[in-house]
Amino acid sequence: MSQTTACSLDCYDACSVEVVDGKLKGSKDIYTQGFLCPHLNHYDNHKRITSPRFEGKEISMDEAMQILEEKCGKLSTPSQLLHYRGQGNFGLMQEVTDHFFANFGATLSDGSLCDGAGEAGIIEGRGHNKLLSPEQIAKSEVVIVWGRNIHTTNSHLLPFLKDKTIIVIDPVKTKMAEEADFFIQIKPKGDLYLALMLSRFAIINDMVDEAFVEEHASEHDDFYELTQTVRIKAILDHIDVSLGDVGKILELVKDRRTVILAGVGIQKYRHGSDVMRAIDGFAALLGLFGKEGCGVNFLGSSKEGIETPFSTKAKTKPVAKGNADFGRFEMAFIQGSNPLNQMPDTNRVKASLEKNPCVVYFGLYENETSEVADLVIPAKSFLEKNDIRSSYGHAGLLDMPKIVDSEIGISEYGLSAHLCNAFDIDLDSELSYLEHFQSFGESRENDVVVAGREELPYSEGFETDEDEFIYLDEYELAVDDGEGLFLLTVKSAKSLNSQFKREEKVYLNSSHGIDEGERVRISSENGELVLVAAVDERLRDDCVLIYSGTKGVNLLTDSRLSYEGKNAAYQENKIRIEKC
Ligand SMILES: Nc1nc2c(c(=O)[nH]1)N[C@H]1C(S)=C(S)[C@@H](COP(=O)(O)OP(=O)(O)OC[C@H]3O[C@@H](n4cnc5c(=O)[nH]c(N)nc54)[C@H](O)[C@@H]3O)O[C@H]1N2
Ligand SMILES: Nc1nc2c(c(=O)[nH]1)N[C@H]1C(S)=C(S)[C@@H](COP(=O)(O)OP(=O)(O)OC[C@H]3O[C@@H](n4cnc5c(=O)[nH]c(N)nc54)[C@H](O)[C@@H]3O)O[C@H]1N2
Ligand code: SF4
Ligand SMILES: [Mo]
Repeated sequence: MSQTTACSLDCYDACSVEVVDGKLKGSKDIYTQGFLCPHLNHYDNHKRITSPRFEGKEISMDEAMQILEEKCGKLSTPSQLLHYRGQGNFGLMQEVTDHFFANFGATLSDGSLCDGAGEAGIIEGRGHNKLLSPEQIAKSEVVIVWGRNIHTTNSHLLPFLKDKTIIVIDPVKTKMAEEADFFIQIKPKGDLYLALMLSRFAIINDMVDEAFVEEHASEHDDFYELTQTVRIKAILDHIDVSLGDVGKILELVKDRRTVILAGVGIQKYRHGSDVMRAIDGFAALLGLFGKEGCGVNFLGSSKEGIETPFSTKAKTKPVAKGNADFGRFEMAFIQGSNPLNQMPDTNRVKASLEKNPCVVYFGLYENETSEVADLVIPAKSFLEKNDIRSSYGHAGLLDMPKIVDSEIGISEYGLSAHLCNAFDIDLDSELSYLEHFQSFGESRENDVVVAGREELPYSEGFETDEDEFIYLDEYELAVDDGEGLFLLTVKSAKSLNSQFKREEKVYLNSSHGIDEGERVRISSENGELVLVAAVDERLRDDCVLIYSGTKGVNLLTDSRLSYEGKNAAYQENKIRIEKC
């Protein structure tokens, strides 16, 4: 017998999954195309947390719920409880816990560890973050892959990119870069300048779509002035791009249907929103919005067109996910997240968790955070509970019905129902919430998508205050002459953030005189760690790469958030390396 669900993981692809005799297979719909990635192909190999525990001792789920209830009841005031929720499971029902915590009076978390800076830039320029679908991407002739590693993080998009002219802009020679028609191995953090330079020469070379800008993006003269503040030769030398490279990109995109696929790599910086806006500005000049086979695709807003049924407005100001101070609270409830590895500034996070007298971890796997938690509550996996999901990579709305009965864990709804009951907070039935979410779906021939999304985003223009595209009008970015190497922390094919098989090495090219297998001490102003070296000629001389999810990687990063979007800024810290 075959049943259909969807992968719950935080991933562009949001695959539709057939469960056949207990085995997981990719559905043959247009997005999933019959294959899954290693995470789901080996899903059962990963050891789960099977029992709750309190202060190191195994307990029953009933006892765990009782302790949780008691701890909530004993707080000096409910706002002394911090609810820190990550994206370990992308199901829409995961937010049901926010409903309990907000109504209870707890403090919620906001901001992002992920795409918040880029999204803030998109919203400033375009008004809303609307997703350009894979179907539209397939209609393009030229694709610029800008700070995104498609083969690793978004492999179901590859079939949509067949036979296109591919341009890659990345400090790492990714697999896509190897196969690309043109590759710029840019210096990290150089993208804002490159986008301004492309815009300037697009204007000089008469490539502006006059009809489009007149109607939808009229302030381009001011944007041109901004691009003129950049000293051409000095800046191009600085970011390791030649005037010929700029000319080549413009030549490749001229009069062709062009899509820009921007990834989180461009915006892991404090000025990340400006980078996104400058790239959008370049696209606006070329008139790429609202046209067949054209546009800029970043991580779309997965909730576009879906209203939440939960009441999640808390009375207290939320705390940013990127620099939350757990030590300020009497209790922390951590759900679907591993902040002790994934938040920046691990030493600070560790100290702040140590100060918190009651850390609760609600998740599937043991990790750095579960190790220090006072109360550990196992969750049910996506196969063991009812949910539904949307995606930041395509328009699908995918049901995730319960498929497996299991004694292990509790669902987010189950846990919230217990707490709502204990504290007299209204909660509707699980089915009514699921039906609420389903009501935003629209059936197509072989799948269900979120209803009402524009097939061609921004074809009706931009919903900003001025009803047009707002160009970047100033930026703050000093030329980075600081000493040390750039630290790139990118996604690994083996893990999904810190879930599954985690990487353990530091990758660097041979120019550093460090051999394969040697132990290397890596330090920043923030902290240090020791890892074994892997020599990797895909990297520039000035970069070192440690995959996201590697133990200790965020000892090197700091807690300063992006200027816009309350995002963690993982690539601001220069590092040093030495053999040890
Ligand atoms: N296998 C796998 N898939 C995943 C994930 C995972 O952990 N594993 N995580 C999921 C999540 S949460 C997310 S947010 C997405 C993210 O998916 P992507 O957007 O692809 O994210 P990254 O791998 O972090 O970075 C992408 C690229 O940016 C480049 N880069 C780094 N710094 C710069 C820079 O300054 N300029 C430019 N131009 N490029 C730069 C890196 O070298 C890398 O090739 O992937 C999702 N998919
Ligand atoms: N240095 C550096 N750090 C980074 C990044 C980077 O590029 N560089 N990337 C950042 C990005 S893009 C992101 S999105 C964040 C991700 O960071 P987190 O959101 O912390 O993600 P994970 O590390 O995967 O932790 C997810 C946890 O969710 C739990 N989980 C899985 N399914 C369920 C479920 O159904 N219910 C419950 N209750 N729990 C579940 C698992 O036990 C797992 O430990 O990390 C960020 N950290
Ligand atoms: S992690 Fe991504 S690619 Fe892998 S099965 Fe899930 S949605 Fe598909
Ligand atoms: Mo992410």
